[in-house]
Amino acid sequence: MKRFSPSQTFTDNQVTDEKVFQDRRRVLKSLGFVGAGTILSQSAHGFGWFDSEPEFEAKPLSFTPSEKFTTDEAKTPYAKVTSYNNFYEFGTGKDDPAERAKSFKTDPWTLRIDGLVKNPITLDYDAIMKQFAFEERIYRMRCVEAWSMVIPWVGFELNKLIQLASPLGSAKYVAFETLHDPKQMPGQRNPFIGGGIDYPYVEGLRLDEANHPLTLMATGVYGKTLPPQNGAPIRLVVPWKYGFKSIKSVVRITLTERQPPTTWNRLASNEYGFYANVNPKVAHPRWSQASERRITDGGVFNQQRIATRMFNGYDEVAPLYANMDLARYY
Ligand SMILES: Nc1nc2c(c(=O)[nH]1)N[C@H]1C(S)=C(S)[C@@H](COP(=O)(O)O)O[C@H]1N2
Ligand SMILES: [Mo]
Repeated sequence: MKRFSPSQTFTDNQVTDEKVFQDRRRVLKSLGFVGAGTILSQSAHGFGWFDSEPEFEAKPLSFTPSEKFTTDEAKTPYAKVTSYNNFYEFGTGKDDPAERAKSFKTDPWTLRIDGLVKNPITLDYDAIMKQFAFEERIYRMRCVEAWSMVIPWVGFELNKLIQLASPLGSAKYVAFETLHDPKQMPGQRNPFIGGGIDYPYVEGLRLDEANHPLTLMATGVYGKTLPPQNGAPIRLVVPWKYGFKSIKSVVRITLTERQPPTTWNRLASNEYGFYANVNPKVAHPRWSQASERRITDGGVFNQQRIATRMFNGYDEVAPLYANMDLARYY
């Protein structure tokens, strides 16, 4: 299948990322999975069944601001970072996660690191929050739908966690899994809400990608604990890859010999690859990736169109892909 044909790509004024988002949903809709969810879940809220659960409150974290991993670009305001989200476990609409994840329980939590390791590890909420020295890093985040944000994360390098587990020589990949809890995640109870995804959401990296210093486990944003809609209590952030690689609310990290399955690749393998490196030259089959809408402080659909950079501007990862055809391994 042909990945990139300049004649087929759109120019910026022919397609906005709002259209692209609708298009991505249409794939799911054609499978019968989008649409009725909103009505169903809203009626549940209407009854007030969940109103007694305590709601999320951001707690301050201690961290050191990183000098190396930062940017002068304007940050996306907290209100946008926490209200315009993709977290299909809570619905396919951008405002669904903030609305429906308010009472999501993140403490107690269990994160397990297992598979091809000498020391499997189980971390509880306190270990996650206290065992590592946190840093603040300001990263660009580029969604495959062609919008982007600039986000100050708090967290620690994934390689620190991997080191603790001591990988065996046979480990080549790292598989990640989001919590599976249909009681708390309406999208996992009802495929109309969850976009028809086969849960739990899973992701994966090559071991060298996982060990790269840019690869972060984030526990906070804007200096405070992550809100549920952003993947509390702990999520992956891989800033040179499309946002869907940055899996939220992680409960399991498994070192494997084989390339693990990944959620969006399973759903539409011709559209979403395992690598998913941000690449302005490799178009999605239905839209260009040459530019993006940067969400800063204007209205959500204001047009601040900027050029998309190779690896989202993180050139230091290029050696990881030295001899690879990135149009083939998209
Ligand atoms: N478990 C899980 N992780 C997920 C998603 C999801 O639906 N479920 N969406 C992904 C997508 S498409 C993007 S763009 C980012 C969005 O992260 P943010 O809402 O914190 O900006 O989360 C990613 N991680
Ligand atoms: Mo995304």
